[in-house]
Amino acid sequence: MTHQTRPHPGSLAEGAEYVLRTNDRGHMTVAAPRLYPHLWSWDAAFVSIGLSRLSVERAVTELRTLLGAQWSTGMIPHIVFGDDRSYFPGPDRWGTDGAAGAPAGIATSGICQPPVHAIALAEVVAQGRRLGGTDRLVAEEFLDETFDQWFNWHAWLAAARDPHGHGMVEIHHGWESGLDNSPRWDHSYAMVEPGELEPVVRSDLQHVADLSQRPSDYEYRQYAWLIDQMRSVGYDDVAMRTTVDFRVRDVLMSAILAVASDVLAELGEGIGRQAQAHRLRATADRFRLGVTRAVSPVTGLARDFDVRTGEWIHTATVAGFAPLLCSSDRALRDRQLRILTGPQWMAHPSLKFALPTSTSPSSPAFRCTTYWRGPVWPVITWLLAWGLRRHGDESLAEQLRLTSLEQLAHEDFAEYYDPFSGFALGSRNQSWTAAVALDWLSEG
Ligand code: 2M8
Repeated sequence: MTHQTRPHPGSLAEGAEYVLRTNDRGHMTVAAPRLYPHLWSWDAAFVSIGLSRLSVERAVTELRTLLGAQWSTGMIPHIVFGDDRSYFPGPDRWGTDGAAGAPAGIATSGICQPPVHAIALAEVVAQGRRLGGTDRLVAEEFLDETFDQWFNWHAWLAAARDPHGHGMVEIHHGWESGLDNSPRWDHSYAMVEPGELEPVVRSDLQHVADLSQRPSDYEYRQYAWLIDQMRSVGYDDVAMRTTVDFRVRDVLMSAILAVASDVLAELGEGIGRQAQAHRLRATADRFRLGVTRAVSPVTGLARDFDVRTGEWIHTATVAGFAPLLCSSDRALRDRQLRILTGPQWMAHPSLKFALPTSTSPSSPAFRCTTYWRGPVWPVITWLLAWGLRRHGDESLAEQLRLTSLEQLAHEDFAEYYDPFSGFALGSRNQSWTAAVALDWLSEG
């Protein structure tokens, strides 16, 4: 694969800005130039944080494009398709056209991704307020104008994905977690046996030369099978629960919903939306409790829950640190921080950089170069560091920022990194990697 490189290499900030500008298609920033030529939901949130460092107005446009594709149910879809036709699965395979709730005239997928958007919204608004003048105006108008849409997104997640009040978000596809083929899903995927399928024509392998860095063909058949199952019931929220072969309560997504609901409540309180803020606080408390209950007393890590088998999932992945995003319980945080900075994780002797890996290097499920099965993802490091800072664990947050900037020094802005060699993996010039780099640099 050939990579677009800057004509005149300069500082890391210039490199990050170059990536965001070249991935800009006017009203959307593609997640990566070739591998992901569309707008992804949680990528767009992180990207808007980076963009706000360049232009608050452009950051707002990114979030506006995403919201323009919101379903009438409140769901924000995981992909908003642009013009490119090379990505699989594209709009035809998703077949959301005409599904109840899907937006008219905008091609989207039929599933969602982690609700990090309120975190991004707060960052964009804060940047607007810092800069003042037109930036402040643009950000505040956007907040006021779109608050109800963000609120509806959270309300949909809480109702449609946790109808019985467990305080955990149920997902129906590994892609909804964002950590697509994490080994935390292996057991649940073992029960997904694809039947007869329309052809699965992978386009991702044209863009990543080393196949071991991507999910396997069998995994892709499972991904397509789940889409076909959801499409067969028109993406109906209730019918999906009895149709899909993959039903898991995702602890990381639940922690994100909890803390993002707090953040959205704070924003709402600032603009006189007290009643909605009150409901968001209740959502935050419910999901925080769900996350806390999911912590294993034995390992200290938070667990996902497989709905079909009724079993907790114990694989040691970065999702286990979900409480660090949403909980202020000091004893719980201290225990998790000890684990995170200990020899099974950041102090593992083989690590090139002391950063959280997507799976513990001590776990038998760990794979050094395979996608979400082991590599370090800078965007996840940013999210954890954000959670640490929010809850007063400033020194570790700062350590993650500085170490990540070292990791990114080669300016390839890779999608993920080999934890042992430090080599870049997956796509290069990945938008969210550039975005978090830009944000980290602006903090220095
Ligand atoms: C990856 O997921 C997409 C499917 O949604 C893919 O593999 O084609 C994941 O890393 C996901 O978290 C991310 O949002 C997306 C775009 O960067 O790529």
